[in-house]
Amino acid sequence: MNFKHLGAALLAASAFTLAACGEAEQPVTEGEPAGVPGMSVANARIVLPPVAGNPAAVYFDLVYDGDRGLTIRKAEVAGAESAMLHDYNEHEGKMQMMEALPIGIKKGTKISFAPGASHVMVFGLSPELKAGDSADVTLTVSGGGTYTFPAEIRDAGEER
Ligand SMILES: [Cu+2]
Repeated sequence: MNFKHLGAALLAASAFTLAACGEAEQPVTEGEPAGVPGMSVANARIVLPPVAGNPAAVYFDLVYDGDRGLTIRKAEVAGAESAMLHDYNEHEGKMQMMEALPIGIKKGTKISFAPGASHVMVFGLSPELKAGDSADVTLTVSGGGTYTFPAEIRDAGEER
């Protein structure tokens, strides 16, 4: 076989592999957790702290269109030691960050997790994760369902 034919054969082989991968993504395995029906997240980003070692923050826009009323109880971030749902509350006349109460969601709920509002605080984020990478964020709701989405990592100075 000369090189020209070998190239064509490789191309055909890789096209076949791609097709096989595409097909493999189609079927949903029964019995696997179905995520949280009706939940979707957009614009997810993890903003690194200005000072290394301080906590990072996750911001995102959440839309819930499921039929069941739920509460968001927990957040986890891959590559971090721990994460916590945070909110701002007034305490002795000052706005302070503290652990959020479970966040209720029902059909039609839209919540912007944003600077100055609810967010996920991330502790001990792996130093291997740099701006431009992404890390998976997992929300756990009442009943134990989980919803995982990727969040883009941004430097402190970038747009939040
Ligand atoms: Cu916080």
